Amino acid sequence: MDGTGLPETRSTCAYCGVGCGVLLRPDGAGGLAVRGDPEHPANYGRLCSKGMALGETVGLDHRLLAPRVSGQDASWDDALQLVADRFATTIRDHGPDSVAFYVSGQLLTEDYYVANKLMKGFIGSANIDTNSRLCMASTVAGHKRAFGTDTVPGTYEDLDKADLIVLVGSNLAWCHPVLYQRVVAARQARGTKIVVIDPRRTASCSQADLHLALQPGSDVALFNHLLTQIHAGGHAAPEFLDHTVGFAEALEAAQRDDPAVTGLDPDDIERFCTLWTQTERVVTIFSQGVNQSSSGTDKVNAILNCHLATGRIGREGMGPFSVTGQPNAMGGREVGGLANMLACHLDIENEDHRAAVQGFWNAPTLPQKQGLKAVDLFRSIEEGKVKALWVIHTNPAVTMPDADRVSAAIKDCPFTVVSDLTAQTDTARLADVVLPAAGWAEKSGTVTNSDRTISRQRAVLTPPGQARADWDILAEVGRRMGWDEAFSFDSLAQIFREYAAMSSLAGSFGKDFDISGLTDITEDDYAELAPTRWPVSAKRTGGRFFEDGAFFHPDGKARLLPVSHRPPQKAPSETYPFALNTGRNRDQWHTMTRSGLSPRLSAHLAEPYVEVNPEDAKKLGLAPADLVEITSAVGKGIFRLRITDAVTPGQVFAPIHWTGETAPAARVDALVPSVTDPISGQPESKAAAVSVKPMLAAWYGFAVSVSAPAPSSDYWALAKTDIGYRTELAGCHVIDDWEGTARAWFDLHDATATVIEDPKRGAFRIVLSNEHGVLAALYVSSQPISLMRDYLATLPDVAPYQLLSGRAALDQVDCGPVVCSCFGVGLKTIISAIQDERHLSVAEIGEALQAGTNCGSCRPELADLITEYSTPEAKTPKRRAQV
Ligand SMILES: Nc1nc2c(c(=O)[nH]1)N[C@H]1C(S)=C(S)[C@@H](COP(=O)(O)OP(=O)(O)OC[C@H]3O[C@@H](n4cnc5c(=O)[nH]c(N)nc54)[C@H](O)[C@@H]3O)O[C@H]1N2
Ligand SMILES: Nc1nc2c(c(=O)[nH]1)N[C@H]1C(S)=C(S)[C@@H](COP(=O)(O)OP(=O)(O)OC[C@H]3O[C@@H](n4cnc5c(=O)[nH]c(N)nc54)[C@H](O)[C@@H]3O)O[C@H]1N2
Ligand code: SF4
Ligand SMILES: [Mo]
Repeated sequence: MDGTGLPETRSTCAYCGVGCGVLLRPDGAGGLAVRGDPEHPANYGRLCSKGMALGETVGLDHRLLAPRVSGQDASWDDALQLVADRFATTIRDHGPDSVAFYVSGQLLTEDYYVANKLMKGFIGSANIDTNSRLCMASTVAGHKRAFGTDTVPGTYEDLDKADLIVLVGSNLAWCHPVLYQRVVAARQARGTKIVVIDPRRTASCSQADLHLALQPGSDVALFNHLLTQIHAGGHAAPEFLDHTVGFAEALEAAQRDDPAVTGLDPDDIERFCTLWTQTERVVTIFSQGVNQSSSGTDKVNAILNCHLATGRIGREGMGPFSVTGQPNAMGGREVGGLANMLACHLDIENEDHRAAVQGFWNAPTLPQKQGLKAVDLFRSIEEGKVKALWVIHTNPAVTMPDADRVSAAIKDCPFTVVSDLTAQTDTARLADVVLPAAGWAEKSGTVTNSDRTISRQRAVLTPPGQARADWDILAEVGRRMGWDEAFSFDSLAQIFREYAAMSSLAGSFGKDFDISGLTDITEDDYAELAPTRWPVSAKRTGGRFFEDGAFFHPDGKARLLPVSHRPPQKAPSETYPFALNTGRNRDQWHTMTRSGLSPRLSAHLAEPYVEVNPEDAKKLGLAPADLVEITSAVGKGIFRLRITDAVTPGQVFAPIHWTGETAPAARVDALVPSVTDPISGQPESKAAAVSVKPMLAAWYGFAVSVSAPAPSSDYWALAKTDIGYRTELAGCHVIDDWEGTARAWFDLHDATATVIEDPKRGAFRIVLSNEHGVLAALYVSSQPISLMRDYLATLPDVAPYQLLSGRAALDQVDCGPVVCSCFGVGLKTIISAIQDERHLSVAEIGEALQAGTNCGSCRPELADLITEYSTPEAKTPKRRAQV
């Protein structure tokens, strides 16, 4: 309970792998108040902008309320019987490997456990892979090669206690904001140094002592050089090396690499090596800049080599630290969600492990070999080998590389089932059966975060319509396929107990993932389960791994791996001269099916964009706010141009969030070829070779509307606002009848139109209204349009003719795009506070405007703005692509 007297429920944030604890208070009318849980060890009460806005994403907008079969509502009975029958007949006719599940690191452990048990134990195929293949697979493979197990050695406390934190391919400030705040707090408390290794300047650089903007894909060469310097300077730890094998070979390979391939200034490389070697307490945090690479596994091992050589692992304030992306990416790895593992860190290839798991499940069969990894899985669907697919809690038509080809494969698959919150996703639109899943605030279970802490997610809202929890749907299909006993789960605690009991098998094989201490957990204790770091067994609870030099290879020793630099597989060429880097925005989550429902979050960066260096823009004849066409060997896209030196010449960057629903021309993965790391099978999502040229638009448009429009133009991008939607538009063909077109796009055939036209300048403006007020406004011009977009997005309550001006009325202010989502403080307001009021620190801006004083996610951007606008010559806003 808090001060208001309404009960609050402890749960975990729906989004990233930091795994922040939240306190949820339903308002009784479907709404939800959310605040940080002061007692959760991941966040101690803090939340980032996405966590703060969770309450805005639980509405019924777009929710699927009943199962759908071939586009028609169906009963659960019919839909599930169809799923069970089609899977059963496909297996009967073509064998178990003719079916597959493609699941998600956002599933809860209990969902995942049931899915894995059904596919591996009862269907008898290992064709269950997860979007973690696109996310954590290289880390899993690197950990297993080095440690003999997939284990993150350290804990979040190590970030508080480190003296040097190196971020490799991690934009922690935007992607793990609460951890980033811990890093910044450590810097303030103990002077912790920060080094960022990223080809691009990101928000995470704002506090960095050193930013190494290395050439994409050259991390192995950099860490190999560090290993040579560790050796040359006598920083290796001989006693710890006794617990390892392979130092000499790793060093020899490292000495063969040339750090020049990083493209970095040799002095900067030496500064980095000196900092690293001279600082005992060093944590190396790594993420997708490392994993999503055709040399991802080698990158991981190049980093681990340095920590193993110095014995800086498993002790307070030091160690390699892979941060997980999704809320249960770690849980999925533990429970066997990947096609190449069993469960509880047990191995498919190991006959004893297989026998033990088969015995435990009393399973009729168990696969003898690994299943298909994501890219191969969709290839097999394309080739007609996999004939029935169930996609759960992920949107592969958008997020898989070569996305158009993947979409076509899904479409042509003889039978596809999708479980999602909404039928309005690019993947669900291709499915034969769409099943309504209960969402984050409506379902219970457990998740494991980046530092092995298992936390409870607790339902506080009733699922709408007929929506059901994922584990429940899976278990019923299991029963309908004839395995009543194995899938007769009555409660989540029962699933969790079975899973905990299974982990004792792993413990008995000497594996580290052992939570057998929770095998007898009662319903009440499960309901009350506090955040708990694994392992939890008779032998030990929580803590760090490997300080004692005990590893999980048969000889108990770690491996240093000889690794060598390999450039990205699709190197820029004459036809495709740029390297396309991809990643995340601060306030959006993946394909935006949830975060995109929040007007606050959508105000941060409202349009898909591509960042291009000023030199390249000049060479290509591009001007700010142009639309550009990006082409790769596999696809094409259209993006708004942001000219910025955050990217270096030869590289461009685009975010991953837009889809067929929100900006069909700006789906980044349509451009990314399906090149993978040979060991982990993880796609190289960050280094596609592309060409860049201006889009030859005949017209540009901007619209605000109460309901979502259905434009049919070459380019459009939609974002949610408080009153409805804002849409950017452009087209290559001249449109003659603008009024008719506008009426059709907004589906407002009877509305009153107020129009201004200037055919000579290709300008047309229309406001469509009825007796209650304005319903839509569309602004068109032959040039990119300069308007007060953020002001107009509120569809201000003024007369239509005034709205046509596209400018704020005299007594109203246009604050610019939102920087601080919590208090809605816009860019222009902040620049004015810096330039006119001379507030020159983040704290002063906070005092003056409140910006940055709540969740703190925008503080890195505030710091950047101060740097950019504090000098007298910096007069005009040059950030943001918006005109
Ligand atoms: N706001 C937000 N937060 C999220 C998510 C989200 O969608 N939105 N998703 C979550 C998920 S699932 C994940 S996996 C994480 C991802 O978290 P991050 O990995 O931090 O995020 P990304 O933006 O994908 O990529 C990180 C950085 O890698 C850099 N990079 C590209 N190529 C290279 C290279 O060759 N070497 C190096 N060293 N760096 C390179 C990019 O420039 C980018 O800045 O975020 C999680 N948190
Ligand atoms: N180019 C490029 N591509 C990338 C990446 C990149 O950096 N660059 N990153 C990759 C990474 S790291 C990741 S993790 C993936 C993420 O990619 P996806 O997992 O494909 O993206 P999401 O939008 O998270 O998809 C989750 C889906 O589950 C639905 N959903 C939400 N809650 C529930 C629920 O409780 N049950 C069910 N059944 N469904 C639910 C949502 O509506 C949504 O459709 O993208 C990958 N793709
Ligand atoms: S850092 Fe933000 S998105 Fe990640 S778990 Fe915490 S509140 Fe959620
Ligand atoms: Mo991820």
